Amino acid sequence: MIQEASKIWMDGNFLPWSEANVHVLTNTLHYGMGVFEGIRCYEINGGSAVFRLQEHVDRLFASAHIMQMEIPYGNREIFEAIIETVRVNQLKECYIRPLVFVGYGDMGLCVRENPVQVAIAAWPWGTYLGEEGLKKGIRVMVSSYTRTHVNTAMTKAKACGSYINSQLAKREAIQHGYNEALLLDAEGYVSEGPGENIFIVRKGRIKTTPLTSILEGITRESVMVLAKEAGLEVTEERFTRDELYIADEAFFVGTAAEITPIREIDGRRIGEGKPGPITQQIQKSYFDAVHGKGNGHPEWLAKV
Ligand code: PPE
Repeated sequence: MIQEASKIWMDGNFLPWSEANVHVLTNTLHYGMGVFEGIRCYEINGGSAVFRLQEHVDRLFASAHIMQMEIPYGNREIFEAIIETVRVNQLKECYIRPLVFVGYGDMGLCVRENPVQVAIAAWPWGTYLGEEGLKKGIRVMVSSYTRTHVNTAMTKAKACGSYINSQLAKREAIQHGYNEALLLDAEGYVSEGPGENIFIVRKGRIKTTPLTSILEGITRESVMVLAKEAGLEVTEERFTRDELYIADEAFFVGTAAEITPIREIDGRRIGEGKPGPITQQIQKSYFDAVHGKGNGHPEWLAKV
């Protein structure tokens, strides 16, 4: 069960957690036309900070723009409402979920008058793929489902409906005894996980998939910056599942998943079957950055 906090910001006001409800005929509930964000707030020395909040708010607005949904608040208002949500719930570390959805009104696929509503919830959410997964690496299955084609559901939008594809893949992987799925794109190249971007390391070179068929992950971008600062070269290029099988290292990245090493794919051990040195180095620099340790990136931290 979700670990409930005390209040949820809904359409401009804070409501008690149990009262942040909608009608069963809420349009998005039926057709999936909604957009959302997943953000983490971490404890930093002497307080808390939301990691890369501005980038997440900007992506929320970009997702809404792609979906032609008019958010009835300004970028700054949403930014501040998110900070306020963490503050009123007195959470030191939490996951934050802003959701923009089409409310109750008319039914059908092209409603024009229904209100666009916004909710922001925050709650404590531990590791996404388990504490052990973070330390020892996870087992991944290439999905039998294809990642949504670039002209199907708009991969640059973090849209509710797109997660049907993610859920099918994840459920299949779990049912087959794996920890997580990996989806290939419509042309058969590696795309991303149900809720993560992917990196591989081969012969000292780090690769990640180009933006074409994936969500433009904020963790992915952070990792590219951190790797570059450590003198590691990262290229964005297509690669195939067999290149993944012979990679020295592989890891998933995402707000929820953080930096999760991959130790096995489709029954094939990756590298030595444990987190490799570059994965560990990047994981450490990422956790340092989110906690504001070391030289870090203070510009990535929005203090609560
Ligand atoms: N791809 C997908 C499909 C995706 O959902 C996410 C985030 C990413 C890549 C990584 O993006 P970013 O968080 O900006 O680095 N997935 C969110 C939702 C996970 C969930 O299960 O819910 C997240 O990590 O918050």
